[in-house]
Amino acid sequence: MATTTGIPQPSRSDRFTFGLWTVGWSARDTFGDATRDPLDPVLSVHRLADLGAYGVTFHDDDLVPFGASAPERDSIIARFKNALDETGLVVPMMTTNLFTHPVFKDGGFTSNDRDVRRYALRKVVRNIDLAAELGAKTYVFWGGREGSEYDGAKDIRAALDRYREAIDTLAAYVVERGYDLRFAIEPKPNEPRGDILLPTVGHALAFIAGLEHADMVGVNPEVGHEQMAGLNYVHGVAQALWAGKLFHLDLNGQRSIKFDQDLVFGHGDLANAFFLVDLLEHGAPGGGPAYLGPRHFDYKPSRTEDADGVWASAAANMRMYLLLKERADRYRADPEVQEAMVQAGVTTLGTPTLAPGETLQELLADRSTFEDFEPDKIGERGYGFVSLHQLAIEHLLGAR
Ligand SMILES: [Mn+2]
Repeated sequence: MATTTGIPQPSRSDRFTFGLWTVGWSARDTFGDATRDPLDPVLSVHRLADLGAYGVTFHDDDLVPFGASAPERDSIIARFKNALDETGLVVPMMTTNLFTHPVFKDGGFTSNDRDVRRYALRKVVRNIDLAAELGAKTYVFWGGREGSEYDGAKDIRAALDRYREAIDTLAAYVVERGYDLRFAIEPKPNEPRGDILLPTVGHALAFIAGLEHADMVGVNPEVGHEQMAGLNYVHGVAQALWAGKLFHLDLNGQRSIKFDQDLVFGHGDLANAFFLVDLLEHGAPGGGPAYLGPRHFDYKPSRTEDADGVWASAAANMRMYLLLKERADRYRADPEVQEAMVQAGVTTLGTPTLAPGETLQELLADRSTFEDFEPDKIGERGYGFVSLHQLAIEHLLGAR
């Protein structure tokens, strides 16, 4: 749906979701004080609903301040549920803050202090119960403090044992309670710890394969977190899809290897954002969306922005996604692009290298594959990848 200005407007069916900690960030950073007042989560729910969002997500402490009494917690949750009812917003994902309080300075699940690890499990279980109550389908684990600065200070193999123990224990709890909830591990290479455990999508996928309830654990890749490690986010998401493990995702913007910028989606590597949207919207085998879950924004309104700027930046995330989707739709529908994809061989990579039923013995007997194969001649082929990419960029720039 487009307005007269040509800027697409978000609606509930786009399934855009925001963390309460995104718009609610008061912009305190390592070098400076907060530049904005804290936001009431109920206000955020109403403002996001007005902007066309579908849902909100949160850490336990984003809604209920750390250390609140049980009656305080009950009344905050009741007021929040009322806001959800009034707006129709849903809570598709929840997560735990195991990083802000000093008790977690050496981690939650992998702290060297066993008492901290036991406390962390309790904190997560309490919030998983709330997640089930609110109808969340995904529970995210971002282990920002699970890591180290000093190689001699952390036994990494023991830490991974404890990480696995925690996820196995919590997954068994979800199964026992019959909750309709899946886990998603969110990788990040560093910040706040010098080095964080499960730093990339690949590390997380390998870890998940060894879990007791591996079937209910996937990944929650974030744009900036992969790009901070110099990795290609589209590749990471594609491998997660290939593994059947893209349970959720965090969209934002990042400009190369530096601190976690959490810019608006598409305000970092724009071409990579374009191909990400193309993958999500058109990447299913045979075409169509490859991912049906919420389009979740985990960004931060920059420290320079005032209250109005917070909501303008929230809207910008959704606009960027919809603009890129519109561009990707046109790219896919363009006959010149389709022809260029054929020229580039993009479409034939899906054909198995061996024919149906063909054995390796038969390949060995096929002289055309070796004895009569002409590598010099075949090696002369030009793939036309640059022309194909130029078409993509021309679509991205609205020139086509
Ligand atoms: Mn981030």
